[in-house]
Amino acid sequence: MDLATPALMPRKKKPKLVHVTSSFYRYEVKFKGIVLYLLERKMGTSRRNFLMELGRKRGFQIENELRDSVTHIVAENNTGIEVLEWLQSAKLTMTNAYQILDISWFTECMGAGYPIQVECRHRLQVQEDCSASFNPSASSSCVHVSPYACQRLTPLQDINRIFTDSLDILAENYEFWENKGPMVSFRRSSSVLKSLQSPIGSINDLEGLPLIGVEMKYIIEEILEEGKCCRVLEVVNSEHYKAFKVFTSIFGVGVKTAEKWFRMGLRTIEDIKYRNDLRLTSMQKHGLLYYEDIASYVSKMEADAVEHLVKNIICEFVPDAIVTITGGFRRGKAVGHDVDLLITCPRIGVEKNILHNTINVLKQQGRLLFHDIIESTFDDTKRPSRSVDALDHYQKSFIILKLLKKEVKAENRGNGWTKPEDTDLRDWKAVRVDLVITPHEQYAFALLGWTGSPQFERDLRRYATHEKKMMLDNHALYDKTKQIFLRARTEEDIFAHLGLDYVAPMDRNA
Ligand code: DCT
Ligand code: MG
Repeated sequence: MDLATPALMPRKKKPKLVHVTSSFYRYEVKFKGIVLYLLERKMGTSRRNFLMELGRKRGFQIENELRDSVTHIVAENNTGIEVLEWLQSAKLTMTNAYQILDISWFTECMGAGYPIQVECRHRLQVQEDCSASFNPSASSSCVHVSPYACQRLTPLQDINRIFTDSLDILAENYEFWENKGPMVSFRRSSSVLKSLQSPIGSINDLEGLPLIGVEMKYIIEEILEEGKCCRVLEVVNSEHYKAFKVFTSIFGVGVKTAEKWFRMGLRTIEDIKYRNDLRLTSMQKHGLLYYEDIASYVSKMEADAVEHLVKNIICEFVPDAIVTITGGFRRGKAVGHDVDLLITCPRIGVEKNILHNTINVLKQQGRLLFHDIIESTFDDTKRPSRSVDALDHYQKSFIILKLLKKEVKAENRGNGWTKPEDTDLRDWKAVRVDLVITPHEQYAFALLGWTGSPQFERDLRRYATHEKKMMLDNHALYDKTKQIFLRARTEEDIFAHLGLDYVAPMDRNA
């Protein structure tokens, strides 16, 4: 299959080129009698160029200028009336008959590989023989899927993993290049596919699904046809992606640091370990020191052992403290990269001393390989954050904990130990743990926020902002219309305030 941009272009099948003039080449026109024109208005120049290239490679004749020969005008996000008005204002009157169609017709043609029959739902409103206005959800075969992850159920089992893994890799690659727009688009489209209850067997199965753009469809189609996607293979084999993958897996290293190291010519974990002119933070030094342990992931049994250990320590001085495992483990995952523990106490203010006391005990027990305490910066006069990716203001500690092998077995009587046996004869493993302290009245918000998945959280906040005129973060929910904070004792209360059906943690793996 062929792709649209040089980065997308696989090497094996080259589209046939036809020499037209001495100054440029065009693709062979396969479908005679059909001449397309894509309206730039609201579509944008770069998207229009991308789509024109895509269509031409597929054998469609697509004109740059609107001419009499055009038979199909394709518009995006325009009504038929708007298109007509634009044609009139631009003094582009055509003598021949033409149809004004929505972009959905074009994308379906790209999926099918030939010009599909124009149906009523493809036509924009001005067509006399078809009075119904364009409605993207009118497609008969599609089940309604919400564009918000918080209105979908996403269990852990992902039957479309062959596609979502590829989309996630491309999203991650965009993140490494700090290209936020496409990163978000790819994450969202992958998240939509993760919620599907049946496997995608043909490109037509994507019909009516939100947030799956032409680019994603193309990738999915290639995987359907070839079992793999050239562009994804190119990414995973690229020096840039491989180096960033390694660097950002070091505790304390983000994209900015990875970028700096990459520009210095560093590529592997050894390059970092044996360079002594890098000014590493204490967190990064410890991340490197325990790299193999931390990279070997945490099992559910190890996470349970950590929870048990922390609970025992805290309950010694605050018997009514509540310690809850959150993050991926609360969503049912069997492994994670860390253990996220949320801690509170129903008695007002008692939670304030828990973190320092716990850290002291862990220190005395010789279990703290590293810790960093962040004090609370919460200000109750402020409204929730506008940013969907904003960090919260809770008091917390990022820890590397020494977990003894015998504690995992004693706790679970099973074999949950995931440390690679061959590295050395240690009877312990370094595990990443986040302790987060929350006042009891904010506990439900913290629990919802720290349970994730990150994509689910982003969509909850977007939903609150765009659909409800509310602001949600890990501390509070604010109703902008009524100008009040909405209280919540449980996660169910928050969903109810937002007018959403409750989604259980197991179904938040968006
Ligand atoms: N979170 C948050 N604020 C942060 C960090 C995380 O609100 N500063 C949320 C987003 C998801 C959740 O907390 C847990 O974060 P991670 O541990 O990064 O995600 P995870 O789903 O638990 O992933 P993993 O299983 O790999 O640990
Ligand atoms: Mg986690």
